[in-house]
Amino acid sequence: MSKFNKGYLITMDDIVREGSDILRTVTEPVSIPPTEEDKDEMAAMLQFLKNSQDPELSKKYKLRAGVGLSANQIGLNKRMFAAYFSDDQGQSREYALYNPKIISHSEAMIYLPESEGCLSVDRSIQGFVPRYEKVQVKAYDGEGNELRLRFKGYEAIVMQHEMDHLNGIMFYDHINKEHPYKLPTGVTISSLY
Ligand code: K3U
Ligand code: NI
Repeated sequence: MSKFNKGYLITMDDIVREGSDILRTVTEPVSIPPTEEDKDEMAAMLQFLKNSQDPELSKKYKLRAGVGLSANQIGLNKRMFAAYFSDDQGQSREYALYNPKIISHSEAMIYLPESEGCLSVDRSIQGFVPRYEKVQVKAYDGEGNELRLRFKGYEAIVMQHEMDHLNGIMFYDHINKEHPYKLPTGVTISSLY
């Protein structure tokens, strides 16, 4: 039993920071349909993201803004993550994905010109993080229904960042060590903005 039961309010104290083994762990699939415990933990993760993007609540609870949170970032060895962001049209989108997997992706790649950030990393890291421009994700929802979702641009970056967490990969692992702003050759790659 974890502490993240119904109504638990996740704060920055619950976020595991780099250096912890759980962030380098390939997480374990959850049962499908997910258990009530899995769903309560997911609900707390999604609520954290919403609170972190609310100016009043983020100030009150001293939260860093996040658009995605994977279970191992709160210390759980489970293959699931939550995401909450605005899409191209400014519409709020929320995802609670269990056992997500990228099943196909574009050849073309993109990167965020300002690099990426991570709630588990308390330092600024410079460099380009190449990501696929488009990804197709297979996952399950809280009722155990299979989902097939397509993402492009910023949304695709968020999905890949979170999927990486579930595979024990940090965003800076993708940055060229000698030349942080060097991009892969032989592929089409463009800045997102
Ligand atoms: O990208 C972030 C953001 C926050 C509020 C509004 C707009 C953008 C914050 S960094 C973030 O959300 C990480 C969260 C992490 F580390 F816990 F997974 C995920 C991320 C998504 C996309 C690009 C970079 C980082
Ligand atoms: Ni992260």
